[in-house]
Amino acid sequence: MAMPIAVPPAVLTFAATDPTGGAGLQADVLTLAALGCQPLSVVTAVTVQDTVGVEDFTTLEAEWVMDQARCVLEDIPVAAFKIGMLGSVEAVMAIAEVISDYPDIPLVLDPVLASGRGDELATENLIEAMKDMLLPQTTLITPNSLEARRLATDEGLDAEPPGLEECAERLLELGCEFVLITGAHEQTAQVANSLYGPEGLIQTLAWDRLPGSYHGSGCTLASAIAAFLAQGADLLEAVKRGQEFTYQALKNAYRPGMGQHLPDRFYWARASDHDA
Ligand code: PXL
Repeated sequence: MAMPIAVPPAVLTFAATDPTGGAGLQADVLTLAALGCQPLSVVTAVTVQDTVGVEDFTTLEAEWVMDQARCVLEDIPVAAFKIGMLGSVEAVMAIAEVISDYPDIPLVLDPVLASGRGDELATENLIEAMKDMLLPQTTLITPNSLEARRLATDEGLDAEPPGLEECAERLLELGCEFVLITGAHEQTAQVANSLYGPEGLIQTLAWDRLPGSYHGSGCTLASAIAAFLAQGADLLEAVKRGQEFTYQALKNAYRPGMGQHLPDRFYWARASDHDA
């Protein structure tokens, strides 16, 4: 009798669609598949965009978000959750309720606030809802430095934005277990990403700054870390391997249109082409 084929670990992503395939739900699915996971996906919103920027988006009703998740979760056991663009406060509430039934499953939260061009993808109310309802359930949050400052700054109290270490401390106080702040937006020669945990800074990894402007790097990073967690890596290992994978995908990025470069999550499958 033939041996049954092993089932890859399933990762459920909550995200908005991106027709370019560069960011959002498509980025998550490509990354999870490239790393040998079964990508389960719940659509939170639908965007109209190209590689230059986001033109518009519409959100799905919270009930639809909840039903998509519940239906697939009752069928397939998941090994990790990943959350990207949320769309609405109601979607945040629905997702917070669903994932609260799975407290032992690691959750990677990519707090999507704006597109690379700066198009707003989250309102202040949505940010507050994310902080109140999702951060306490989060294993790892992966803001870039701009998002970290926006999430952690108290407009009433801070005359200027806090330093990144202070931002990390404040995010940890909101209840997530670990914070990875990425440094591509800082004016530094190298890109330095810093991981913080309950005892403060755990490690900083620095990468050579790549020349392009990339669409979907944050989605790729958060999904890759979720994939490695789903495969049983511990947090530090998953973060290291997720960063290495993302760096390689960005190094092999291509420019299919008139805007940003898209990461190649299947660079390894095309390695012989690149070498030729
Ligand atoms: O990269 C963040 C992001 C996530 N999700 C969607 C997006 C973007 C950036 O444009 O459009 C749908």
